[in-house]
Amino acid sequence: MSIDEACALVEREMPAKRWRHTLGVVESSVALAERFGADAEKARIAAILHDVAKFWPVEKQRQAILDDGDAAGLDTLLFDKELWHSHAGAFVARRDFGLDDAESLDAIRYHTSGRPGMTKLEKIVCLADYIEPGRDFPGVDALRKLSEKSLEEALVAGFDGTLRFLIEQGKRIYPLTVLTRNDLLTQIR
Ligand code: DGI
Ligand code: FE
Ligand code: FE
Ligand code: FE
Repeated sequence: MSIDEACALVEREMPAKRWRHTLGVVESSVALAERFGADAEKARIAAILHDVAKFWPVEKQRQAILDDGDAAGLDTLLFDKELWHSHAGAFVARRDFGLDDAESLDAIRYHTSGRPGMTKLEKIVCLADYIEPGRDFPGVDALRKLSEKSLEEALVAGFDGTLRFLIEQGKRIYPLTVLTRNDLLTQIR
């Protein structure tokens, strides 16, 4: 499947605003890949597909995770549904889009939670999701600034924001995100 064909199919899966976000993540992912020396085309395809399942009914997301059978995906079913779309997305990227590159698939799979030992490509897509040009949460400009210097420092700041938000909202925290943050801090210091 060509990039243009993939874009047309992904666009149909989501409202216009989420497609604009996706294009922003593509732009930021490619820029980060060039800045930090990763494969820009792997970053592009992972970014195009990263939120493909975000607007699916949650039961369809759950079914995709069950069909996939990936242990990390199955684990998220015990936690909040906001975590599911990345694993469902990795499954459909392979099944429906024919993406068979393991690095790109893992960049989709771990874009929400991260994981300890994230690859450079995983860090890039996860960070691009925070800093794409359409995002405007408090602190995003500081994150963009940090992103010029260090993937790890910027990602810690990004996850810190997510964790603070989850605590403020009284929500459960997915343990893998905490492990990811600890691992990134170890890489920095
Ligand atoms: O899909 P996006 O909105 O572009 O971004 P994302 O895939 O990073 O998803 C962010 C959402 O997931 C956001 O609403 C916060 C939520 N989230 C991330 N980590 C956790 C979480 N929700 C819960 N309950 N627990 C987590 O650990
Ligand atoms: Fe997402
Ligand atoms: Fe994110
Ligand atoms: Fe996203």
